[in-house]
Amino acid sequence: MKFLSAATISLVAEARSGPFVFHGDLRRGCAQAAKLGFDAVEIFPASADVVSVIELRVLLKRHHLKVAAVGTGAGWLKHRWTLTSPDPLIRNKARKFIEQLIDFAAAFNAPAIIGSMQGRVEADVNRRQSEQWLAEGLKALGERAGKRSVSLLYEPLNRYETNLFNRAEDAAAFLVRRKIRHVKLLCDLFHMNIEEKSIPDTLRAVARQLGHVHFADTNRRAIGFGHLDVKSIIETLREIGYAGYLSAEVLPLPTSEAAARQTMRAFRKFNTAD
Ligand code: LER
Ligand code: MN
Repeated sequence: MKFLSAATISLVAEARSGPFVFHGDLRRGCAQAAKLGFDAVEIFPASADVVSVIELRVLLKRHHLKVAAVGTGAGWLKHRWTLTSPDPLIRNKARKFIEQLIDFAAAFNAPAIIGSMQGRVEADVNRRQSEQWLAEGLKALGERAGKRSVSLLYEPLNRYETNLFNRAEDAAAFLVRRKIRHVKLLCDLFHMNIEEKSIPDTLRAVARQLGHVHFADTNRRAIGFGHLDVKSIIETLREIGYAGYLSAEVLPLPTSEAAARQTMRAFRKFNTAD
């Protein structure tokens, strides 16, 4: 079983210091990702209309790249919209923003990601209510993705970013309990390192729902630049039959190119067929 490699490209000015390999230039990001041997790019756009579907198709074809996934977090970073805001107008804006990105991603047969757009249990809102809003949002957005024959990815985040679901097993149980369809889990190794007792045990427990992996080391640098036990994680992913992307959502340190090269070095080391 082989995994697929992806590099992140952010097109959001507000995310300049965020964990993305390439920043600010889609053409250059695609060219560099292709040159270094990545299978795909994961795009983090400011909105669905900043990238032309036709132009991106041409770019991907030229570089033999696929779209691994499309992030929606700009709705939070730029506008402070979330699916769990107590304000119904804001929840609605969040949903519309994500809908457009689901449609954009589906044009490339790729899933959209709900990370920061999930929001949090805000002050003066009870947890049951927040979970209800999250379930309603994920359910409707999942149905939209399903109609377009793609899934939607839900990403548990560490405690400093949300108080909704920090651990993958809790998120997985929530999706089942609420009968949310077409939504898979995105397991980000950086968040998991903070929250999980054991990353391999957790990956085994959520295997059926695993749809995407953010491939980052403990310090959110490229895999190999921190102290993650990568070998045991890769062995587990192989054991559970994961055949999706390992997508580098990492800080561009010491440079974008060095982070991308290190990711590919680690990827090749572990991505053997046997
Ligand atoms: C998004 O993929 C993520 O991991 C969050 O930490 C957003 O910053
Ligand atoms: Mn992530």
